[in-house]
Amino acid sequence: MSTYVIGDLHGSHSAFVGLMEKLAFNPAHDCLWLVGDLVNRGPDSLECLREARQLGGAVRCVLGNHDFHLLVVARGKGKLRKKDTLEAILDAPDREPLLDWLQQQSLSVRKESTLMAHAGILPQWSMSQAEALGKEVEMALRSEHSGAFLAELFGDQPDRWQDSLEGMDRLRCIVNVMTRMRFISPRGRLDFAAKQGLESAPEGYAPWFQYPREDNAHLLFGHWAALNGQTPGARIPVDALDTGCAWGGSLTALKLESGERIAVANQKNGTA
Ligand SMILES: [Mn+2]
Repeated sequence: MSTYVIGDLHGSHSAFVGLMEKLAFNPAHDCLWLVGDLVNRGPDSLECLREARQLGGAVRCVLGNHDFHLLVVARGKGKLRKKDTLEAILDAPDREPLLDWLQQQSLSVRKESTLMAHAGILPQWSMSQAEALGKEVEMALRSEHSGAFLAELFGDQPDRWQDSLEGMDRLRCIVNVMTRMRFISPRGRLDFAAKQGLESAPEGYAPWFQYPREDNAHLLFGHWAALNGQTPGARIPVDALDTGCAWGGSLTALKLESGERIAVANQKNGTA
């Protein structure tokens, strides 16, 4: 039995299938963790969702910002943006069961001292605190008021976590940390503008994984394609898994038990 963690799919279905074949993935024995952003930008988001859902109990998946965007468009008040490639899902005959499946996924997945979240977690959050905060969002997603929650979800404020946050501000901040974070200030303020590599750090900000932690957590994340799987200057055990599949890069899997990385090149490009 092996656990494989696969980076951001972004609608790259052929690469997903190719990588699963290369892994000789067996859903009866193996576990698949998906780091989120299954959809958007690439050409085959609908097929990626169907494939992931079909794996049933063999897959554990965390939500990324693009997965949330899909839910907000379909079930909140969000509008499609120019570069989105989500129409096929919205028009699909099986859209409701697919969206239901997506909406039931998590903000974090943990096994012992390894924790996966799409963008990462704050240095000052313990693993159990991150899991508990993620669960607050999961409860809102699964509640009968999920439509109202999704309608209010998007926004950049508050941009700094405080334990005293309440209501939508609290949930929005948790989602922004766990699905959108890249550079943060020493006091934990999030920057939402810089999306390139480490050279694009705003003054006074550093990548979240360059801050020390009090535990020995091994953190797995995707989201930051410009890192191309590297985490220079990391002060903690961490694995970056987004290797830019939808932008002509590759799709990467990490075998959790051995630390081995297995990748396939992508053949089809998405929209940048
Ligand atoms: Mn992302």
